[in-house]
Amino acid sequence: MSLESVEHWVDETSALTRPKNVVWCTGTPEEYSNLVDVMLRDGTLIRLNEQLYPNSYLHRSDPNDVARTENLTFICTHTKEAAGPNNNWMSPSEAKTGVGKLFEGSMKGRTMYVIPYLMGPVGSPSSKVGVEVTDSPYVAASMFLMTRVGKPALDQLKSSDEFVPGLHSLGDLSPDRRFILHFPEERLIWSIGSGYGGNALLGKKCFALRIASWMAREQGWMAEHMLILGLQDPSGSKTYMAAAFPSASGKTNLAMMVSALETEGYKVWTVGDDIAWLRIDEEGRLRAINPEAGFFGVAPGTSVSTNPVAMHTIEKNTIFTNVAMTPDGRPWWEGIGTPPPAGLLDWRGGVWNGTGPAAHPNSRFTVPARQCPIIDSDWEDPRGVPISAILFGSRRSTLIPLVTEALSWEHGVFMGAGMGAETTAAATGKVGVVRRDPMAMLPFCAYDMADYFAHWLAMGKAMKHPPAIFRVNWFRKGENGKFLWPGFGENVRILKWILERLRGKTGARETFIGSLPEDGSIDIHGLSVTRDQMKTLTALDREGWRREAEEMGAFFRKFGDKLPPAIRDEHARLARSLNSSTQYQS
Ligand code: GTP
Ligand code: SPV
Ligand code: MN
Repeated sequence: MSLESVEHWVDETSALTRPKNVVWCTGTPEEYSNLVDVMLRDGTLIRLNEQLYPNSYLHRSDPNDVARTENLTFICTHTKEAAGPNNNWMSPSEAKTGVGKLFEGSMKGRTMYVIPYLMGPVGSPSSKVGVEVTDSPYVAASMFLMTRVGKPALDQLKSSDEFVPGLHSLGDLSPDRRFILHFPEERLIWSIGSGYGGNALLGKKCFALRIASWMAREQGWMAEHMLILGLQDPSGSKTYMAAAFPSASGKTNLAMMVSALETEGYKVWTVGDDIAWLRIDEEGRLRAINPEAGFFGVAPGTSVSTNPVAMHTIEKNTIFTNVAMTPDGRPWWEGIGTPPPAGLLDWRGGVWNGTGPAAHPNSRFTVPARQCPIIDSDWEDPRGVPISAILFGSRRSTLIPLVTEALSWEHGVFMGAGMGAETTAAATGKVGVVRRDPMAMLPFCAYDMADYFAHWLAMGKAMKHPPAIFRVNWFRKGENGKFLWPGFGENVRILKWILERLRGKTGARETFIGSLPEDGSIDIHGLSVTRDQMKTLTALDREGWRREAEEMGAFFRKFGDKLPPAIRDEHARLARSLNSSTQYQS
């Protein structure tokens, strides 16, 4: 019955896009190796050194197509108001006719792959089915690595005919004819003109965040841009935390960290590195699943010293995209920890001349999560893992302390809602400018963010045991332009402080921005960070906060009367503490 509706949609789609043939994927290893063979033959993939990186490949994308394009991403709801001031909007009819024309015959001469996939663990009440059709074998193969393709999805379709269709075509790869469209009211995705990452792997940002954020509000759960990790303490007990950081701001690294306090018994386990779907359980606690089954991680900066777990994870069965390649067929990128060898090929495939990055700053690895040596034993638990703390973090070279604890759920929601972040290479546009990126969801929330804040507030009220909320910042810089905090595996020291706060075991001083660590309460033994540096990292700069509060106000005012009173009140409270005014008109 339900498969019929999938077949019906696929027939319609192939009538529109006119592929040369249609291939249904059931998720077998043979299908994956066939996809790889097709791409090795036509040069879409290059085989890496088979001894050092078995079954691993390099893909070079079109140089015009290297990151998510937020300016070409649209929410197509019946009213513009539903999409809110935070989204680009197009009316559904304009989208269907205008962009529909680009899909006419767009797959001519190509194979259309039909990929039924499950987002979430098998048997979980939270898991959802998507079906992506694509004319890109690279996208199809990536979906095999990132999601549960075939049988798990088809099995779930037997009992429910709910699925999210996603139509993807490379089109002509011109940014002038590139559109990433979401129709949340009918749960449909259309993407044309890009073969890269979140633009094209439709299970990820398009479904698991944009469409899912809409479903989650309607159905009373949350779809968030969050890693999920388990922190094991010396007694062996595990505490799960979820953390929302913007793109290329440290989620994969935190989720896979090798703890600097491992000899003391603190160890981190990975549940997910990018997306969390969260629900309230019968006991009133928040539980999270990782809807994905793979990692699409940033390559530059990944090394044996910063992220040895990732380096082990990507030793086999990995697709690398837009990295550089050594003459002996190894992937290479800036920050990998070895010098660039002579004859290095840059991400475009030419011999690197030593100027500019050899690997694209948004080059990535795609790899199955089960290869991660520290994957948590419960990562596929259908019930999800219980979340005790939520962290908000972003790149801020100034002002924002290393860690701050929210005073309440409402205050924590305000902290997340007002979060500023320096932009990164994960999306096209200028890098390093501060913009407001509430809960790291600015590019991914498919509806008015004022309603999204209200949803967060309502979720907090509905929970008997809401997680505690913290703001973290690993990216403060000193006057020499260098990071003040060592980061990576040393971030466990902050997780340990958070755990102690959850257990009421360490002190904090309450300030108008939240609770800051008491001097000496963060374990820095064995670190070269001085007490003075720690003071800077946990200091309060009133003048800086005055500007920050003004920038938050300018952002919040865009939402007019829809902004929830609790957010307005928290902002007013912050402004009062700084002796400045908040200026809301209504
Ligand atoms: P997306 O996959 O785009 O969502 O990114 P992400 O949030 O998972 O970021 P990721 O962990 O891949 O890190 C992005 C970049 O930040 C990499 O170059 C890392 O090396 C760097 N990075 C991550 N954690 C830290 C840290 O604690 N300190 C510093 N200085 N850099 C970090
Ligand atoms: C991000 O940009 O947050 C990513 C990469 O995780 S992408 O899949 O391209 O969205
Ligand atoms: Mn991400």
